[in-house]
Amino acid sequence: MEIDISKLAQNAIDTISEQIKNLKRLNIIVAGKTGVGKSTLINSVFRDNLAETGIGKPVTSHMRKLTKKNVPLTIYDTRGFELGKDVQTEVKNEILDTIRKSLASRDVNDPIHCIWYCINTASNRIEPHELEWLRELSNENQITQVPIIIVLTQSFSKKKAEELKKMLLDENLDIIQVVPVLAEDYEIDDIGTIKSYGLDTLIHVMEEALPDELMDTLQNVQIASLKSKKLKAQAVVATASLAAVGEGAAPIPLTDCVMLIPTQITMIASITVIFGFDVNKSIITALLSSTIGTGGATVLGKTVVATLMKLIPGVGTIAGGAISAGTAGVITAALGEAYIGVMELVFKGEMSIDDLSTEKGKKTMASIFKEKMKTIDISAFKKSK
Ligand SMILES: Nc1nc2c(ncn2[C@@H]2O[C@H](COP(=O)(O)OP(=O)(O)O)[C@@H](O)[C@H]2O)c(=O)[nH]1
Ligand SMILES: [Mg+2]
Repeated sequence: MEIDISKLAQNAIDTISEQIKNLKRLNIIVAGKTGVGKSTLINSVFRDNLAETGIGKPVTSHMRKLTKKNVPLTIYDTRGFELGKDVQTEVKNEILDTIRKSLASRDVNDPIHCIWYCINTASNRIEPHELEWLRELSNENQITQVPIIIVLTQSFSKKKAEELKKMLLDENLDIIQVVPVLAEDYEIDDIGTIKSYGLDTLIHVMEEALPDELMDTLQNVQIASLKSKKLKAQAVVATASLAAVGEGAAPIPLTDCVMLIPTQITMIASITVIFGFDVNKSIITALLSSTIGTGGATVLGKTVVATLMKLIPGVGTIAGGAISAGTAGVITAALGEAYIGVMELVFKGEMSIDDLSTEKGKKTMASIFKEKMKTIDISAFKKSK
């Protein structure tokens, strides 16, 4: 049985769209004085330069909504915090009001999930009224219980940031964490550059704070932690490989290999959503043809599987014209790992997303795939009886 790769790729693209459509929107309020580094932070943590799309849409006197097409994220950016006590009280009431309204909404995409309150580590020490404001906000948030994270921005002095963090934690505010960050590298004349740091920690704190149903969205929109994306993607591959083992447990005749394919398509789609890249059909076609298609236009036909099996040490030939559980597991895991491998290269800027459908991209995918086929331990997928 032979399957058209172009049709499979279309199937994958449709699955990706479906999964993206099903992502719940993540909604975050970002507050703090003008100039502390809110916009810089937002653009460093999330994809697509959300904070550079203009001024956003006003939702209250001091809050604007930042959104971008195809990004399941809303940032409520607050302004005017530095204008004095009266405005600060207004800002606080607007934040609490927005939260209450969002929680009362029937739309599952409306609720505010988190507040980031930004304090500039580099500026002078935190003023008593700012602490008082935070205390009032967290007190009034007792009912709504939206997690508050204090982000210490522009923390190029790690020592100063740690002191400030300790001081804030000692205040016993109802907040979940204080996270020092340097969103962008910081250059000091004649001394050198301080590398950005802390954004991955902010992502980890978010992973702890947000409900499970928002984990896929968080990975899709964040660009601050490759490690988080990879861990999530590897979990997807592990699940898919085990599912393939289950499906191959019979063992299944080669003519029925088509049974395995939905598992692998779903896996590819999930990894794409986690990385948040705009992947098109030609990229998926390149991936499938250079790996499980072994260069041809069809996939998992008899000869293809025979070729693939030669790559797995100790498997060699097809026993009785059937694909074993272990083989199905290894092929699935290798395909998933190869795809994660190229997504990682794109994330690091070592390859562009368009490179993936070129000869160079295909070669890279094929070589990672072959390597994984050789090194993944097939015994991990042996049926346990
Ligand atoms: N090097 C560096 N500059 C920063 C950082 N965060 C903020 N800035 C600078 O501080 C200024 C104010 O930042 P901005 O993000 O516009 O603050 P906002 O008013 O809170 O949105 C800008 O000139 C930024 O370039 C950072 O992490 N590293
Ligand atoms: Mg700004």
